[in-house]
Amino acid sequence: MLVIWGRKNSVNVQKVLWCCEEMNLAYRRIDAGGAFGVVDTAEYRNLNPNGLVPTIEDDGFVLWESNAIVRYLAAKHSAGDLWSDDLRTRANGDRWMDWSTSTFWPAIRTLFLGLVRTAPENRDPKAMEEARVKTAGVLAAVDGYLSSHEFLSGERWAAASGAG
Ligand SMILES: N[C@@H](CCC(=O)N[C@@H](CS)C(=O)NCC(=O)O)C(=O)O
Repeated sequence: MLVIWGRKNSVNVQKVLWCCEEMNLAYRRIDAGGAFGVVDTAEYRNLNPNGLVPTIEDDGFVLWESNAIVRYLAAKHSAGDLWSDDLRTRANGDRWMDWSTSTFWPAIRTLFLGLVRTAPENRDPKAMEEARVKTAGVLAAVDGYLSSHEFLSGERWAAASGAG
């Protein structure tokens, strides 16, 4: 059975869990990262030298990087559906998944960590406001795309439709 290493409250683990749920794919999840630790053990570093979650093991095949995992699982279990047969639908999705990692996350990171992971008394309001403004700016690209497309993957629901 597919094994997913990673705590449920990680946004990157959630991408993988969401993908599995969409496909009704059975899996076993092992808590790792954050308060659970594990990611600094030699056993885990052997699977993922970055010491981050998620990581999957699929019949001896090990993979990390959440977007790569989503693409792998969708291609393996949902060809023609979540893993579209249409090259351009897949490319649209790939584009937004890459954008999410390269543009959206760097913009929203300070805001997310401040609001979700930091006690109110320890927050840095100035840095969070700067992040809010930056995030609103980069999200304009999403608004623009979705003004003429149903999903981030184009006109149909596909693997990257939930990117970001
Ligand atoms: N680009 C990586 C980022 C992975 C990442 O940063 N994961 C965070 C959780 S969202 C992590 O492992 N943080 C350390 C920890 O949880 O101990 C991916 O998409 O998988």
